[in-house]
Amino acid sequence: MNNRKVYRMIHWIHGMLLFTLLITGAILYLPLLRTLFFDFRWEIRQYHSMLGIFYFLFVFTATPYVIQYMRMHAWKKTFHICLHITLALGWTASGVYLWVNDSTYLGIRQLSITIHDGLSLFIIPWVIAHVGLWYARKKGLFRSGIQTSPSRGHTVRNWDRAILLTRRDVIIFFTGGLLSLILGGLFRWVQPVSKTFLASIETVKKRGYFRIYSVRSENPVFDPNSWKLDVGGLVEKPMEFSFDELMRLPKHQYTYDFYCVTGWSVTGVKWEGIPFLEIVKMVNPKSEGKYVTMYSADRLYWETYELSQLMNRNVILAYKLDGKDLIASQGAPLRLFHPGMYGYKSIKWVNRIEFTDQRDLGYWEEKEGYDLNGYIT
Ligand SMILES: Nc1nc2c(c(=O)[nH]1)N[C@H]1C(S)=C(S)[C@@H](COP(=O)(O)O)O[C@H]1N2
Ligand SMILES: [Mo]
Repeated sequence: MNNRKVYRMIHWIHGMLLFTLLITGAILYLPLLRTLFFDFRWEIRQYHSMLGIFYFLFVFTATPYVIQYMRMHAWKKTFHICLHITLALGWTASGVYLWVNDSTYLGIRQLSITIHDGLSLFIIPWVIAHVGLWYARKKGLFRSGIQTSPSRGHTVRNWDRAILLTRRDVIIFFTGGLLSLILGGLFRWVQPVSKTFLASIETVKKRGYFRIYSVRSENPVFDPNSWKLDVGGLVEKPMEFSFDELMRLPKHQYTYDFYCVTGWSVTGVKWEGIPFLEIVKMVNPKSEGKYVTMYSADRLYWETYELSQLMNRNVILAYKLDGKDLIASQGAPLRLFHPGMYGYKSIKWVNRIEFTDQRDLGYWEEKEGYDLNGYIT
């Protein structure tokens, strides 16, 4: 096989791998797609990770050819190749950490997911432009325009040159890659760089953001006039609260981080709500009522707890987040927040609470074998 063929093959395999990774990545990232495919999300995640590793090995193996190719092609190509190598390294480094999914260093995990998302968002406009130009050229829209020409000073004999990786190559790769990231971002992804936009990037970088996970695509509608919280089961005094009645109960506010078991987190969230123990005091559970099941108005999700796990002032039925009323997608009007447990225990749209004498599995515990207590380790 001559080198020209090898280059073309590398280009195609790279493109296909990248494309598949972007598609599977989008399924894991976009709320709508995630809901659509939620039964397969761990499989997709696993497939995405394996493919990612393969992608890295591929880029790594192809590097000598890429360097050889770069040596005889114009800067325009060098620019794109450096960009891709840098992206591949960034994706792999952050992706491996997410794949391991270790929660020992949540800060590193948070940084990894930010990098992983950021680099991916970066490449989307590039891919669109790349494929668009290829298609337009194929259709002959640029007949008079761009033509690839061999760069100055190199002759065809160079095709057969030995494959060598010099220090100069490595330097070109990294400085080139970084420059490409900056320039590429500026040229290929013209963003309205307003102060508010930059500020929002800053806070997202620092804090993370809520990714809105829901097993159902429509949010339950909250009507303050008809909405009720129903508390019953093994209690002395079953009760029903309207939203106004709830708002008259003692409230509690504090700041704490939120962690989803799939990897993302939001730091320093201001929570406000009613300590669960206030409700417990009012309904007075019977001695057999040692467990609690909470149900969601989405009529799909539920979660279970030991009553003793909920008897801390910081376990709240939250109605405000960062000083604002919960929005529909985040569980309006009421969601649980337990500071010691992963996000899946933070059931949204809570509208029914039942005290029981035995404990069932919750939604994800049943579907995916998540840990019953979901303690953040
Ligand atoms: N009713 C309901 N509550 C839910 C979920 C859900 O799908 N339905 N997802 C859980 C998971 S896995 C997480 S990480 C958090 C996400 O909260 P957010 O959607 O506000 O970001 O909600 C939890 N509560
Ligand atoms: Mo989650």
